[in-house]
Amino acid sequence: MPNTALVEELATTLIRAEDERQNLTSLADQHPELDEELGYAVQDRTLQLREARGEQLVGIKLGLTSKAKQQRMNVDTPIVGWLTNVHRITDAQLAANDGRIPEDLFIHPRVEPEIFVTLKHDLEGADVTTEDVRAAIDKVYAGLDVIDSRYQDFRFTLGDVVADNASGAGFVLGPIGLNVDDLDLALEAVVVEVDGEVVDTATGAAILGHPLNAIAEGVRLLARRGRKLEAGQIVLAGAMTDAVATNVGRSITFHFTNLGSIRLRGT
Ligand code: OOG
Repeated sequence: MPNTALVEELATTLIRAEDERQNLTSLADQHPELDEELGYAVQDRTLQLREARGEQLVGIKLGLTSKAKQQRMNVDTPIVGWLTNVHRITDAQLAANDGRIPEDLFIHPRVEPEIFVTLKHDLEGADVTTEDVRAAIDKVYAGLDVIDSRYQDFRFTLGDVVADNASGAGFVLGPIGLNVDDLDLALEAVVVEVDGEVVDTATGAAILGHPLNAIAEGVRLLARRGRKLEAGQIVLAGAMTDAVATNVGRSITFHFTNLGSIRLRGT
């Protein structure tokens, strides 16, 4: 059983860091027992604290599902984090902010191109298959995941980043929802442009070979904690490329093959 007092202390520390937009140093440095399992206990407690203040669970995000991200962050296992309604950045919010993500909500945000899916059926169990995932999908979208580690310079251990809700901070849903059977998701490509220059490209195969594999992995990670995905929820399948810092002044566009484009304006 995880140490309840420590879980409470770490959950409160992380929520406060997020609310006050202040950096922390690695919590695992001070608490070596902060491993993946304890990290998930902290993450679950932060979700309870969020729900207690009125936020509603809307889905999950996967993290570290691509080699690019695993190598960059020095963590070699996929992880999951919770998403609530406050993580959703709507088109209206973007428009009201001149097409930029509201930077004052974050510490040092970075954005990542992803495949998102919405679910029409529940998904659960350690033995879930990619075909089960396919059958549960309502629509597939392009997506932009805003990550904002609560740790200085995004420096963290696996336990740290799990406790910190997989650096989850926000997400923008792309413009077009398609049926999963009308796309080859392994071949769906993204071109990442910063100020009009191509800085990265990838296809869905970058995500554990196929985005549906990543989602199945997310369901398995939830099953270990006795949790499941529910119809109506959204799943962010994990970054296809390395993240892009959203420093003021940079126009960032993610162009997908069939799923449309998502653009953040610079100044
Ligand atoms: C961890 C979260 C990474 C992804 O999609 O790989 C992530 C981080 O890099 O801060 O969201």
